Amino acid sequence: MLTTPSAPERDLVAGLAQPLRVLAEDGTRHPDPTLDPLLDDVDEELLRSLHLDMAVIRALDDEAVALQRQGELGLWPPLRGQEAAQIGLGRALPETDFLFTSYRENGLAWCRGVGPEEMLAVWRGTALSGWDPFAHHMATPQVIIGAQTLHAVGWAMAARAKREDALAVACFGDGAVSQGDVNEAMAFAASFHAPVLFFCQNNQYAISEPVTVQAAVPIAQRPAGFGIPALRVDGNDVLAVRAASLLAARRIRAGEGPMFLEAVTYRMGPHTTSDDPTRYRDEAELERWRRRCPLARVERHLEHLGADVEQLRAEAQRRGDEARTGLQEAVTALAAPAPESLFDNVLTTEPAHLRRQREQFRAFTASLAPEGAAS
Ligand SMILES: Cc1ncc(C[n+]2csc(CCOP(=O)(O)OP(=O)(O)O)c2C)c(N)n1
Repeated sequence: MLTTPSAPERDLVAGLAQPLRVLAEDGTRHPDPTLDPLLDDVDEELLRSLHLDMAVIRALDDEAVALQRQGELGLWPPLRGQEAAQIGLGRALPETDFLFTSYRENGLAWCRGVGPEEMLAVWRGTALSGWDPFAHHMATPQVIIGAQTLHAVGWAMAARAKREDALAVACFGDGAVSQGDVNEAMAFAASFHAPVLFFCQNNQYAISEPVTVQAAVPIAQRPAGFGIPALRVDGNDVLAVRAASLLAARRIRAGEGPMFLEAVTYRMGPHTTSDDPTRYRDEAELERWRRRCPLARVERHLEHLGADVEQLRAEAQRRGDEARTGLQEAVTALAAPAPESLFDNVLTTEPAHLRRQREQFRAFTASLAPEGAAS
């Protein structure tokens, strides 16, 4: 039987006054009654591996920006600053949970084993869609803001109908919360107790629009209106994001319906490589967030624990370089597809009108061939 959440709003949201955090900026560990029970397994080894994952996705992201600047990619949406949010979530969930993301979640794609050639193809314009969603349990990037939340809820309903244990995760930004799709998805998920995690990376800007313009109260307060419980966590604290994701997934898997996480973070770079953030935000703000760097925070914590941080940095450099080389090699290996392949995979069976268009396109390209050239 479906139950209707009846808890008062204040019981549905945690972290409103101050986002939940267990690792302070200086690397000291602080207790948190909500998250601590999910942190029992944290040891030096786990901290090192979380750090290395964050270092690798930062290197990968930096390289993709460089490739765009060299003209190798048409566009790239950088994730710098959001490493803890993406690795914290990515490392908390089994691979059978299905991710529905927008374009900035390349760190999650990396966690799901998406290869560099699959990650770059769309941004180089050599494919309409980068990878096989079922091979990676991750849908390809959605550019229509918030649309993936509806796909996630649909997938979650199907998973439940098939009595699968998996949940769907819908990842989106602060700007997306103003979209109708996201609100419809939350209303539907709450009404039918869909096993879905709504994961909002609040990186403070929707292109140039600061979050304060569209949200007078913390974003995590909105799902309460739908009866969806929410946690607001420090999105630059990888331990907090991981623990909150584990908590949410456990609750959803237990059949308690959807849950919402707001990871409060910051996009350090431009919205995409086409954007100039100096036109809408100032250096002082950027500097404040530089001090909250998710990687430095884990390093400082490991230092407090007496770990060999120099060795860790060297390892991070080595793995980062490997990721960079992978991207460089992948980009040059991506071949331009035959123009006609535009018509492939549009629909599962080709209807007459599409076949006609394909023939017309073929005739048109043949008409462009120089006189006397073989067709
Ligand atoms: C439905 C729709 N409206 C507008 C756009 C143009 N657009 C692209 S990115 C963006 C801002 C998105 O901001 P946010 O949801 O916070 O995600 P972020 O890019 O910061 O990760 C907008 C408005 C779009 N892609 N889709």
